Amino acid sequence: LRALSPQDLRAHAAEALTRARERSVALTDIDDEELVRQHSKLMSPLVWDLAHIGSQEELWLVRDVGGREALRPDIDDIYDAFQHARADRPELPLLGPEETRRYVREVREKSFDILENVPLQGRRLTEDAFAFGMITQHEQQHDETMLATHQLRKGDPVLHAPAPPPSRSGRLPAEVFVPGGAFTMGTSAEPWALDNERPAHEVAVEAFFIDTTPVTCGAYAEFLDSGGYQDPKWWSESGWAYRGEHGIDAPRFWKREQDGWWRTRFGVYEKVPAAEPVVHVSFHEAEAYAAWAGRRLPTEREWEKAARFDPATGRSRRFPWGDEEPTPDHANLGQRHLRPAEVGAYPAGASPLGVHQLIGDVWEWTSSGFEAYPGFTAFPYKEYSDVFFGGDYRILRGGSFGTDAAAIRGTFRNWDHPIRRQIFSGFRCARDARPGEVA
Ligand code: AVJ
Ligand code: FE
Repeated sequence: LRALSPQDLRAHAAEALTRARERSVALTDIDDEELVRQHSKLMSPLVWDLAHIGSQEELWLVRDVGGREALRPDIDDIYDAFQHARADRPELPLLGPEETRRYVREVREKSFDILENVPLQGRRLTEDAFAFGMITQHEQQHDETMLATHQLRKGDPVLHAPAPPPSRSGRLPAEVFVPGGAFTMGTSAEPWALDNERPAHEVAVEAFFIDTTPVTCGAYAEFLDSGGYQDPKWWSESGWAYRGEHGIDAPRFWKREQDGWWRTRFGVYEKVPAAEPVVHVSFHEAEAYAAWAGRRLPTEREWEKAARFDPATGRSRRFPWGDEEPTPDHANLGQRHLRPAEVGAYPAGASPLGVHQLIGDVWEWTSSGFEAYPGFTAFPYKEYSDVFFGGDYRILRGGSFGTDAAAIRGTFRNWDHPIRRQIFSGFRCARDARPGEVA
């Protein structure tokens, strides 16, 4: 992006903003009653997400980059995520569905006018180009959140998409060896990287093994069927307490029937597909499975080394497959499909070490908390990352089938509470390499 001319930067930003908006419109193309309803206490009404998308765009593109007058200063507070918890948002004097749609359209017209007129060169190039990227990613992040709300809604399916490609990698080894040594983590070069991904820095990693693919539903069902949810020995103390308090006895949306495990997926009741990565598990469940399997979750560093390290050059790549932007051959992204793909479905997306499906399909829990990299500076606002450092959050990596390509890369860091599982969360396991052990 740095090398792009102002005209090409404009075209790139316009295309990404338009794709995000088409998705937001599709996710909110439902009855008014469904738009204003709270489908789960964990989520906002969809109409809040949509107006919040517009409100953030007004703040950062219209007012900040454009220096234009505020359209709706009166609603800043209602759509400030830090002022109101999700559970309380239905009680706010929210804009109605029609008013919300009109508001986001008006903001977008102004943003496009600003995009046409900012110089996108010289002193403010980095900041202004970043602002358009940040707002695009923000909209896509809320689109993924709205997709999770759709998964929680009751009733007949309203979203439809073709099935993802089947497994096409042949027989894969269970695990891959990742050599020890330093590698470059994070980035100082990605123009759209958020503050918490910066700066690039060297970190040391001991040799380890990581699963070739995410843990499948079939493997996870073995843990369930062997009584894993009844035995505290696999669970951390807080995980076991959480399991008991919330009556957790299987991944979210799973149900046991006579003939095995079934699940509800965007309004469809279906047999759990054994070859797909398991999704809708909490960090606690992921950690318990790993203990039962005699393994552990990877640290965030290990995950990123497996995803980016190129042993031939010692360089860190942007993505496992190289530096090119994701295509539909590389990864299951962008809500093209309404489910994770079978393991082995993306051979072209594998890393040079042979690790598959690191990007797309399911977010992967790591054992690491959310902390600042050395040299971190909050940008452009503390509430994006800074206020979350040091909490009980766990890092998730790689994006899911519901993450757009604009909002994922090898350095992207997501985080959530260890009890959360309405998100599209799965995991893969790792283990220490024994001294002298090489694959
Ligand atoms: C980075 C996904 C944890 O959705 O809470 C959206 C992204 N920040 N609006 C979230 C975000 C502000 C954030 N996550
Ligand atoms: Fe937000």
